[in-house]
Amino acid sequence: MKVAIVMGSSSDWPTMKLAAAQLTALAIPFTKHVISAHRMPAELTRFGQQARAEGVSVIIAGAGGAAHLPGMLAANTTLPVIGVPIKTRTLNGVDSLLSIVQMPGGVPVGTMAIGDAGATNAALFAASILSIDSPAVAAKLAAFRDAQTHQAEESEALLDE
Ligand code: RP5
Repeated sequence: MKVAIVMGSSSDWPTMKLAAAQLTALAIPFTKHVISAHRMPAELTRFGQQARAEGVSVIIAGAGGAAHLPGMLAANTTLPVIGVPIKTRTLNGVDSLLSIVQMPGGVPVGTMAIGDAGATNAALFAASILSIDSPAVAAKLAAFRDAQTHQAEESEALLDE
């Protein structure tokens, strides 16, 4: 059981490393890869087609701009693909969001929010999928939620008067 984090460019890493950090916090094994859809199309196809045989359970794919990567990975595998729209300087990531979320019916990509929240939630969503067959991951997720609730409850005491 492992997650593959794929990104279109090393410039996506400041965002995608939040997915890596969240998976690490949940003790979920992962690998990380730079595979550009337009600069490395053959490798993109190979990766998608081999992922299941190589033991990947879920793919998290982050890309920005004309973000073909998640959709093209999904076209080459029946594993769940979770898309993370990278925030761009020109269009604030709305370009990334729309190009990832608007998959034609038949090849789904589970699309997260733009940017940091999307990367974190991609890891948590991958964990939710893995928790179906892993009591250990389910327990880690439950503990994470409990800690988050506790932190929110305690935050009221930190408000200025
Ligand atoms: C996309 O183009 C990548 O996912 C990245 O978000 C964007 C810019 O890539 P670089 O020009 O920084 O390599 O493919």
